[in-house]
Amino acid sequence: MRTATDTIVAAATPPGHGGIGIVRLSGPDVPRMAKMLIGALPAPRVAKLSVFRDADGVSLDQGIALYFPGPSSFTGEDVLELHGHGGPTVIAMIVEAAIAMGARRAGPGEFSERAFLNDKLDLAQAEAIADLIDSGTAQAAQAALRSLSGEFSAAIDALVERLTRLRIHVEAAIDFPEEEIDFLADDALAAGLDACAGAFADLQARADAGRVLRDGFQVVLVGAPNAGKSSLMNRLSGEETAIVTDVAGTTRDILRETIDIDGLLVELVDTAGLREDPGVIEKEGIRRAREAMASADAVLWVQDATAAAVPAADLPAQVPVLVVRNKSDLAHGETGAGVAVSARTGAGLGALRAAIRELAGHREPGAGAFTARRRHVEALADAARHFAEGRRALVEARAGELLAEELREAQAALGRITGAVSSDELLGRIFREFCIGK
Ligand SMILES: Nc1nc2c(ncn2[C@@H]2O[C@H](COP(=O)(O)OP(=O)(O)OP(=O)(O)O)[C@@H](O)[C@H]2O)c(=O)[nH]1
Ligand SMILES: [Mg+2]
Repeated sequence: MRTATDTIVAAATPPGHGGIGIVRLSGPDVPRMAKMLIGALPAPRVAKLSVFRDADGVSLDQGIALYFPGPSSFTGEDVLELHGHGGPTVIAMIVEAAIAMGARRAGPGEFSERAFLNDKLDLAQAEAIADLIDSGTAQAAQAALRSLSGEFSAAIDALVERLTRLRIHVEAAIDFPEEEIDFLADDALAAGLDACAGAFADLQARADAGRVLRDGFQVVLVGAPNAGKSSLMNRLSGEETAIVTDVAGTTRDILRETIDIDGLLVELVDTAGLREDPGVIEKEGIRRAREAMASADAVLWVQDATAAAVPAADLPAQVPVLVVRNKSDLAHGETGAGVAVSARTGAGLGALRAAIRELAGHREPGAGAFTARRRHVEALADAARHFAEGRRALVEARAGELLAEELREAQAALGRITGAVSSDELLGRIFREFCIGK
């Protein structure tokens, strides 16, 4: 079990050769280990040229030592950084020396985890560190930095604050029924509910844009066997990723290919054709296709324009669907809903790309986006659903208790994003703001 009573050590720079290699230690034993490693504890936050030694006093390297006493450090604990020469062997020797002095090799993300446990970062910020490091585009990096600097968390906190005020308002009214409050005639409540609804919409849009920056806009191609899904994916990506044959049921597994549509990262997902009575392997493929659809940002329902139109049955209700009529090179003059394309000749592909861009909602890539993960987007959606539910209960049934309950659920969902749910805290606030004993 990880406890913050031990001292951890790890290389902070990537493996390989470089000008500088940094070894970082964090924990209560840092002052003692610093004395052993470099002879004395350096003054806080002052770079000190030092010789790094092992427990037997053998010198390993020389470089700069930096000491950050807790709580004013990244982890909130005492932290020592040794900036030595960037070779894998010398870095490993310094790490081993610290371990010999009683430090433990840090697990993945453990410095950030300690920062979270010591309230230096909330969960969304800790996740943003990983996203910033992993960001594949400048826009994704900017979104991650926005979240890391606390903008996303602050927006969540501001929304939680609004919900808290609403709850205090509603619960006070419920607790003093003799004052007989008509919730529907309560302008302050109505205004508060409107403001929250607006804040939810704004946050969801920005988090969703951030998630697309990070993961790409996921488009799943589905349809009957032989409609040309695999051909279309190959044509859009310019790769021959998927096998194409005239045998129905060629694709059995999920295939992915990422493309760039005017700066929008799009992940195309090819799936097994949907049909009744498939074979065993195909059946599993169809199950996977349905699973991919359920978590998609959009579905392309691919039809063979020369065949009778197959109704787009069984598609998940919440995912937008675009009908694509493929094989337009064979279909003479036939028209119908959706976009007509030919995976064979490339006709209509410009219109299809534009339509996918349209589905992604004209997102200005990156503008105001927060880096966000699926879990954030889902928690936000969960919170928004509870909020909408509570609002409906109030309007339709004048049920203030139900509103209060749904607001509580919404807060809990938002608290999962930053990792800061506490109902005691809320009770304390209610108590302070209202003189119950009057
Ligand atoms: N003429 C014409 N033929 C096409 C077009 N697109 C695909 N085909 C042909 O249609 C057949 C099926 O294509 P696939 O891409 O394998 O179809 P699929 O939807 O992936 O099929 P499954 O994987 O079996 O579900 C192949 O013989 C393709 O060459 C098109 O636009 N025009
Ligand atoms: Mg296929």
